[in-house]
Amino acid sequence: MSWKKDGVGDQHSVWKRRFLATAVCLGLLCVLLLAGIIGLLLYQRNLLNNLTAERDQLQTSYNTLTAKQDQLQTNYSSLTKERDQLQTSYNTLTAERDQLQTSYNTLTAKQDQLQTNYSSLTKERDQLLKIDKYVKCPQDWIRSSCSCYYISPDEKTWDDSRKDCQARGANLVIIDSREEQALIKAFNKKAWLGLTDREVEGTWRWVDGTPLTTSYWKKGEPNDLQGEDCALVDNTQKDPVVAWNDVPCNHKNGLICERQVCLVYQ
Ligand code: MAN
Ligand code: CA
Ligand code: CA
Repeated sequence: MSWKKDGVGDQHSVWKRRFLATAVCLGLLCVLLLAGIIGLLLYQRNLLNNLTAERDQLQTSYNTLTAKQDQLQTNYSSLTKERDQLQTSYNTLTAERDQLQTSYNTLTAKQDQLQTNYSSLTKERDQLLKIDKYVKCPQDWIRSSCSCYYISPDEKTWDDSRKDCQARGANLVIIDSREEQALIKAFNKKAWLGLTDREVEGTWRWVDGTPLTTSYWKKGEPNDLQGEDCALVDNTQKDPVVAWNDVPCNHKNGLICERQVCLVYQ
C-alpha cells in the first residue's frame, strides 16, 4: 500500500510537475501570444500609420492634381475661346484681304486704263502743240484769217527776200483776194510780192506756181521798163488796192512774208 501510497505520491508529484510544466508552457504560450498580439497590433498600427500617411499624401496629390486639372480646364477654355476669336479674326482678315485683292485688281486695271489714256492724251497734246504752232502766228507776225504776215525791216533782192521768207517757214506774199490786197496795201510799205514773169516774159506766176488771175497793177504797169521781172507793192497811190509795179529782181526792196496756218484743218 505504501508503494501504492508512495506510488500515489510519486504519481501526484509527477502530475504536479506535469501541471507546472503545462502551466509554465501555457504561461509561456500566453506570453508569446501576448507578445505576438502586441507585435501584430504594433505592426498593424504602424501599417495604419503608413497607410494614413500615404492616404494623406495621395489626398494632397489628388487635391493638387484636381487644382491643376481645374487650372488646365480653365486654360483650355480660355485657349478655346482665344482660338475661336482668332479663327473669327482670321476669317474676317481673309475676307478683307480678298476684298483688298479685288480692289487692287480693279485699281490696277484702272491704272492701266489711265496709263493708256495718259499716253494717248500726251500724244494728242503733242499733236495739238504741233497744230498750235501752225495755227498761231509767231511773235512779231500779223494774223489775218488763215495767214500770218511778217513785214521785214530789211531790204534785199527778190531772191534773197524769198530765201529769207523760206527760212522763216513762209514764202513771199501771194495775193489771192481783194481783202488781202487791201491789207498788204495798208501796211504802207514798198515790199516784194511773191510774183514774177522770169520764166516767160509777160506771163506772171505766183511763187506757189499758180498763174496770176486778179491783179492790182498801177496804171501803165507792168512795163518791163528796165528788164523788170519781179513785182512789188508800193505806197505811192491813194487807191485802197492799186499798188503793183514790176522792177528789176536784183534791186533791193522791203519784203513781206506769208505763212498759211489753216491748212491742217483742210
Ligand atoms: C520807174 C520804175 C519802173 C516804173 C516807172 C514808172 O522807172 O519804178 O518800174 O515802171 O518808174 O514810171
Ligand atoms: Ca518783166
Ligand atoms: Ca515797171
